[in-house]
Amino acid sequence: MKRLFTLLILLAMYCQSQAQTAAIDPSIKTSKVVLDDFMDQRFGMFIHWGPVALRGTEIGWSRGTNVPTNEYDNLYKEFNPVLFDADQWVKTAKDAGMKYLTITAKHHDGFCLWPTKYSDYSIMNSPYKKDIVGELAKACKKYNLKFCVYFTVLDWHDPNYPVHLPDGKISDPKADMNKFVKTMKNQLQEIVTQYHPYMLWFDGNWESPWKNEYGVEIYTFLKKLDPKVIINNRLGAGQGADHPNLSAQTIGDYATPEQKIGELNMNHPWETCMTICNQWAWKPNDKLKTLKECIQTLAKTSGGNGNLLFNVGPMMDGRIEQRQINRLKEMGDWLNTYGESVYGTKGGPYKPNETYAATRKGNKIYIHVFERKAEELTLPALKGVKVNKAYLLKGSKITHRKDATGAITLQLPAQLPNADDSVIVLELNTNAEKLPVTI
Ligand code: H79
Repeated sequence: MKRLFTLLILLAMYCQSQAQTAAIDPSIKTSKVVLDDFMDQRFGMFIHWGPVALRGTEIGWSRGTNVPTNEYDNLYKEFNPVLFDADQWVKTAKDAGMKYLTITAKHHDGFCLWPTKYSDYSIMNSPYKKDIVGELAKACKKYNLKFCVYFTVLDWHDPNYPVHLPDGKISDPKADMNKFVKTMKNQLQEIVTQYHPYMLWFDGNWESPWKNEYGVEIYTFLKKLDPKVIINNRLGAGQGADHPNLSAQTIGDYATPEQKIGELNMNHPWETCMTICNQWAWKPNDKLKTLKECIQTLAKTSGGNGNLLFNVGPMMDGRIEQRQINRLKEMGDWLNTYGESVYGTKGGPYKPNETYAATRKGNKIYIHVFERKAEELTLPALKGVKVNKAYLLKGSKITHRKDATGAITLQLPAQLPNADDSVIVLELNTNAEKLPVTI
């Protein structure tokens, strides 16, 4: 019993020491003003790209699985995307209504899309030799999109990183994590000082070599280079990507649910990352999401008070597939009409469901109606709230009533103006942003 007690005390002391060594100085954490600005953007483009496009397999886990390691590691020698045009990519994002863009400067396969001094495994040693990251940064500036960079903390290609295959089973005794982290810092310094990213999107923090200490070191290092740079939550070792209880201890600024819509959260910023097809990197004839799925995904993320980082995987020749460009343009067309109900709004007060999602700004609630299930749509009561006016966004008046329980019933038009998401505005007698969340 006594021994168990001592053990528990020792464990508690150990945990505390861990928490102390692996904590970020709260004064350097990204400010609320900066994060609020980020969350106002609501919609961004994720781009997964590299020599793997020559095989059409996944960038995250096909090295050493679908494609033999030696073959994979030599693909860059024939990576020559002569039709790459940064302006075209950025215009595609802009026409989709996207406000920021995140490029995979380095994915788990270790290939660098910018001319780094700290590795030979980069675009400069491909036949193409152009700075893809730099060209995108420049084009984003030109078209007024926020430029962001994806950088994974694992690198199966680097001899200093102990794991070399996706299964993570073998640890290389010749590896040296201290050297690896040093290289990472050097490369991040190149990225931050040359391209001035608005946000950095880390990944790969689940593998055993990664430690919280490194995460704190990197976060602190980056904040010295640029106090405003936004950093996602994948810098803490094994720190879950979904809505963690973000706190002073969290190594990062916002949550990153992957391939699923995050849950409504009014307290902590979050961003869903999701692919427009199934694969992150380009895959021939990959299944493209329907416009309905695309628009409703955006509406549900906004409705949950989150952002959507929507991914395309460009082809080996440097172009984004035309059918993906078309789909994105259709989203942009929808946003041209309904953007007011997305950008700069908050999610809620209703939690998104399969029939509708809600966003709000000032005294307005925007109800995103996905489906006309009946002639009327009844919304749960909002305590102490009066609806002064209801109308279709950019459209005609909607008849509404409140019953004895306070439930709000809207009379839907015979046909909704938009097949995927029609927005009904409720003008309230009060500030909608202050209402508590209801079901
Ligand atoms: O960059 C994108 C992915 O490549 C990266 N994160 C996003 C943003 C990512 N890397 N790894 N993972 C996500 C999780 C990997 C899950 C896997 Fe699997 C389990 C890979 C192999 C086993 C799921 C199941 C995918 C293939 C089988």
